[in-house]
Amino acid sequence: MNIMQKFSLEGKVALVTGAAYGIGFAIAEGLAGAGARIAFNCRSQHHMDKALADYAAKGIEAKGYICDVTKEDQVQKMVADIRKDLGSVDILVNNAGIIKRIPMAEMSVEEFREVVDIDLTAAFIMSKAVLPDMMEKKSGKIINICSMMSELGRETVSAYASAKGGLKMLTKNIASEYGSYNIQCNGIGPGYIATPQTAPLRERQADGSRHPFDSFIIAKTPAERWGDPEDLMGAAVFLASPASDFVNGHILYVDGGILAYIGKQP
Ligand code: NAP
Ligand code: GCO
Repeated sequence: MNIMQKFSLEGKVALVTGAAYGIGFAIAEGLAGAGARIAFNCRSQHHMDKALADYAAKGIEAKGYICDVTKEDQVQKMVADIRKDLGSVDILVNNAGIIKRIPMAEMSVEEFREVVDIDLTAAFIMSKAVLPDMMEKKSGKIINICSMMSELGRETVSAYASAKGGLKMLTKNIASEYGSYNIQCNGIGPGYIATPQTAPLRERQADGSRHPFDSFIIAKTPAERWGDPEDLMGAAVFLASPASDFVNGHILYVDGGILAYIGKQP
């Protein structure tokens, strides 16, 4: 196999969760560019209609499913529908996620549970749904979208950091438990990426100056910029392709250098 073929996803079916927009959309676009047929889900018809138009505008024939990733019955039905529509899932990207920025002492247990349910438990539900087909085929790729918060803490994100830290360990456990079936499970740990999720952290101040958190991230990132969703495409194609067949249980941080950096010297 030549080196370009090692990165090819020709003939593969990829399911990217929460890929109507943001990081999921860019990852789906990257996987499609490498040859994969794309399935994605989101929760509302409104987002679905816009997403289908956005995929079509990029020349991508994506198949969309309305599905809440925290509901096991909906997930099982979506995976069965994809099997009928496109073939069984070869590549799963667990991307759907939310964040709640609330000081821990003020956070309700319901709010904490909702974040853990979507950001961690759903990756278990989704992976469980695709594993039987992957085990039968003796081939599969699962990519979990982790975070800086898989490694670091910060004020107001106790639930998110707990979930993303747990997702890192679920990644290592799937790799350990199913590696003998030629299934690779790896994570991508994005740094701070400009998407709707982080829009509140980048809002301009009334006087036109940068949001203090925006300035903090620029100072904390050796690349001195926020990432774009497109910055994640290459890592996703690598971890979805035969080029990574001996990479398992790894978290690939795509963070402009944040985790390598102690911070700007005074
Ligand atoms: P985003 O713009 O808010 O998009 C999140 C997506 O997840 C939306 O499409 C949303 O779909 C979907 N989603 C949420 N809950 C869902 C559920 N229960 N069932 C199905 N879909 C659901 O977020 P993003 O910034 O692109 O982030 C994508 C992933 O990367 C998340 O896991 C996030 O934690 C992670 N991440 C983001 C950053 C960053 O800086 N942006 C950094 C590190 C990691 P609906 O519209 O239908 O709700
Ligand atoms: C936050 C952000 C997170 C980060 C990301 C870092 O409030 O800390 O919104 O979502 O962007 O997860 O990797």
